[in-house]
Amino acid sequence: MDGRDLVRSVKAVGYTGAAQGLRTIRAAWRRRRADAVGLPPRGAERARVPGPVQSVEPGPGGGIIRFGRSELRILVAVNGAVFWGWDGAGPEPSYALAGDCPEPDPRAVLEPDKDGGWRVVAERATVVVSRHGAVEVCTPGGVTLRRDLPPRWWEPVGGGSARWMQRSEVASDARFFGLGGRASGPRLRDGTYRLWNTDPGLAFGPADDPLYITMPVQLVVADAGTHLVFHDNSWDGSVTLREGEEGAGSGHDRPGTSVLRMDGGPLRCWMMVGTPARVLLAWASLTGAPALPPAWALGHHHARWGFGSEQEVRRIVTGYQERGLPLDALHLDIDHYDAHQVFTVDQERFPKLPVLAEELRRDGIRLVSIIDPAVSSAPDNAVYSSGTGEDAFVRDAQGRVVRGVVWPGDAVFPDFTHARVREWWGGLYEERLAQGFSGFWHDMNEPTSFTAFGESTLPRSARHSLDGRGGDHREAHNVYGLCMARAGYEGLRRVAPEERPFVFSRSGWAGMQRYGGTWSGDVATGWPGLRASLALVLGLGLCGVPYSGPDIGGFDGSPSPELYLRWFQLGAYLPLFRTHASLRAGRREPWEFGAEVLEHARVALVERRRLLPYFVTLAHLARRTGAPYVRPLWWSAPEDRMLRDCEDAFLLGDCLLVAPVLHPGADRRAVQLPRGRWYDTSTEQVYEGPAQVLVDASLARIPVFARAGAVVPVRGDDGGLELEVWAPARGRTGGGLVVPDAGDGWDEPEIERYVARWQGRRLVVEREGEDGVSEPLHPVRVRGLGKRQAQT
Ligand code: NBV
Repeated sequence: MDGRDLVRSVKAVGYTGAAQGLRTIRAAWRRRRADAVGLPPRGAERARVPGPVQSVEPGPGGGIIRFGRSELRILVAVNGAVFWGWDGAGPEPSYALAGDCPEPDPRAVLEPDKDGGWRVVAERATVVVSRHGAVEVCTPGGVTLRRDLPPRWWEPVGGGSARWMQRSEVASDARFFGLGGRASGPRLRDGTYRLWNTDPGLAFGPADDPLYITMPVQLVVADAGTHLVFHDNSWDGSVTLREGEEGAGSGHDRPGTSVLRMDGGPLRCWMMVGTPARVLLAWASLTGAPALPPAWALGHHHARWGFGSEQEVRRIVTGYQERGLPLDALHLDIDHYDAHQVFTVDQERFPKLPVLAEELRRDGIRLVSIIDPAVSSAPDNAVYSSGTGEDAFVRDAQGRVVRGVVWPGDAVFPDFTHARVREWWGGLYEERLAQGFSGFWHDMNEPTSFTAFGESTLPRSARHSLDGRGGDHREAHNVYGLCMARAGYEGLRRVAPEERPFVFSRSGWAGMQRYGGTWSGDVATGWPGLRASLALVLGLGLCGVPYSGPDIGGFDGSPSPELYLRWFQLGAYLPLFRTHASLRAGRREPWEFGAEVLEHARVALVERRRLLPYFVTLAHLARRTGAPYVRPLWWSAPEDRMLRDCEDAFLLGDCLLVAPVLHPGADRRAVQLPRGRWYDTSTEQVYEGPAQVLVDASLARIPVFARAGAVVPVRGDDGGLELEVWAPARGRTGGGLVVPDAGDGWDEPEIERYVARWQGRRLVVEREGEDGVSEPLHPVRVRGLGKRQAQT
C-alpha cells in the first residue's frame, strides 16, 4: 500500500468509525482475491510494429492501408475531423461519440505519396502515411502539426488485449493542454500524466495527479495551428509530455513529444485542426453539444457537507436573506441521507423536506441533492432490493456481486454500462424530485470504494456489460462516471420532460458534457488550491466540458479571510459559482470572515447576478459551438506566444477578460492584454493591447476588462435585460450575440445579433436581422465614452 492509500483509509475510518475500518480491510482482501483469480496472468509477450506497407484499399473518406503485421484505416469525416485506427479498429463502438460516426467526406481520397507512402488530402488537413506506418497530419499549407511514429504493440502470447505505445512529435514551439482535469495545468508541463480516474482521497493540490476526470484528449497549440487529438480508448494508460526546444535560429529545433502508453484496448484516434474555436466546434459535433444548464444553475450555489438539519438550512438561508445576498441554490450532502444511503432522507432531521423545498423555491432558491452510486447492501434497503431484482449490480469474474465499502458501509455498485441498469437508475430520480430537489450532484463515481490497501476502486476483474459487448473494469472504470451521468440525465428527461436537467458529476470522460458539468472535487484550501481550481476549469473547457467550478474557499481547512475572498471573486466569473466545504472544515458563508470580506463578497455576488444574462448567453453559445465560457487568453490569438504561456487570467466569452488575484498580499497585478482596446470595467480606463499593464487589485476587486465594441447582456435594476455596450475605438465597429433566456425549459430563444458603430460623434447600436437592421430589443447603456487613456 502506498502512503496515500493508508492516509486515505485512515481518513475514511475517521469519518465513519472503527467498524468501517474493519470493513475496508475485508474489502481490500476481497478485491485482491478477486483480481488474483479473475484477471488473466501477465505472461510472455510478443512485440510488434506494423512492418512495411503491402497494399491499399481506397474507401469513402480515405481507405485501408495494409502493412506486413497490421492495417491502418483512415477516414476523413464531413466535419473535417480525421480518424485513424490500427488493427481493424473503427470509430465504433465508442462511449465518447454522441451518435453514429460522422459521414465520410467524399472528396477525401487515398492517393500514392513519395517513397512508397500514401496520403489523403482533405480540405483542412492532409494525412501522410509513410511506408512503415508513420502518420503525419499537415495543414493545407503543408506544415506538419503532428507526426505519429509507427506504433508498437506487446501482445500476450496466450491471447488477450495488447498493450501499446504511440510516440508523437509536435512543433518545437507547441504547448500542450487538456488530458481532462489536471490540477497542475492549464499548460501541461513536462511529465507523465496517468489516464485512470482517481479520487485522490485527500484534498488535492497542483502536484496531485491523476484526479477524478482523465481523458485521452490533448489540445496542442503551435504557431502553425491548433489541433485536438483524442485516443478513443478508456483503458488505463499514461501520457508522457515533453515540450520542444527551439534552437535559436541554429536550425536545431527539438520537437515536442507525447508518448502514449495504453494497457489494452484499440489504437484509434481522432484529430481536428484549425483555430481553437473550429477545433472545439468539430469536437462538440463529434462528442455532443454541452447540456444547457437551467438559468438558476448559473447563479450562486452554497453547499456544505454537514448542513445537517432543516434548522441549519433555514439559518443559512435567513443569513443570506437578512443581508440581502443573492442565493440561487443550496446543496444537501450525504448527511441529509438516512444512514448515508442514497435516495433516502433522514426523517428526523429533515421531517418535511418537500415543504422546505417548496418554501425555498418560492424565494427563488433551488435544492440540489448529492447522489452517490454505491448502494448499501443492507437487506432492508429498498434501492438494494429493487436493484437486485433488476440484476443491476456489478459482478466479479465468478458471477458474485462485488461488495465494496462506501459511506453507508458495505455497498454494491450499479453497472451503468448496461442500458437496462441506466434506465432503472434514472427512474430513481423521481423520488428526488418528489422530495423537492431540482439539481443533482454526482459524487464518488470514479467509482470510489474504500480499501485499507490497494486501489480505492472496484477490482479490475469486475465484469461489466459495456452495452452488450462484455468486458471488465479495466475498460469500464474510466467511463463509469460518464455512464452514471447519462443514466441520471436520461432519467430526468423521462421523469421531468419539461425541465432542463441539472446534473454535475465528479468523475467523467470524453463526452460527459452531453449530460452536464463537473466541479473541482476536493481542492485543498490554500493559495496553490486556488490556482489549481482555475487550471481545472480552463483545462476541462478545452476538453469540451464548459460547465465547472471549484469549491470556493477550498474543501478542507479554514481559508484566511483574504484567501476566501480571492477565491470568491474568481468563482463569481466561473460557470459553477459554488461555496462548499467538508464536514470538518471551517464555515464558508460570506459573513463568516468579517465585515470587510462580506462587503466585497456582496459586490461579487451582485455583479454575478447582473451578469446572469451574459452567462446564459454563453451557455447557449457553448451548446451551439462547443466554445467554453472560460477560455485561455490565447483563444483568439493562438499564434501569440506570450498569451500561450499566460495562465493567470482568462477570457469569459468574447467580451470580458478576468484577471483573478492568485497570490496573497496583492494590491496590484500585472495583466497581459491581447491585441485591441480594453476597458478596465471598474474605472473605464482604456488600454491598448497587446501590452502588459499593471492595475489596481485591492481587496475590493479583481481586475476585469471589457473588449472595446463588446455588447454584454446584463440584468438591469428592474430585473429586465439590458445591453451594456463598450464603445468601440473610433472608426471601428463592435457587436455581439445575445440569447435571451431566463428559464429552465426547452423553448428555443432566438439569437439576437447586435452591431455598434460610430455615426459621426454618435455611437449607434442596432439589431441585425434577416430583414435588415432594427432598434435593439432592450435598453442600451453605452460605457467607455469618457475614454481615459491609461499610461502603459
Ligand atoms: O459527500 C461528502 C463529500 C463531498 O462533500 C465532496 O464534495 C466530494 O468531493 N464527498 C466528496 C465524499 C467525502 C470525501 C472525503
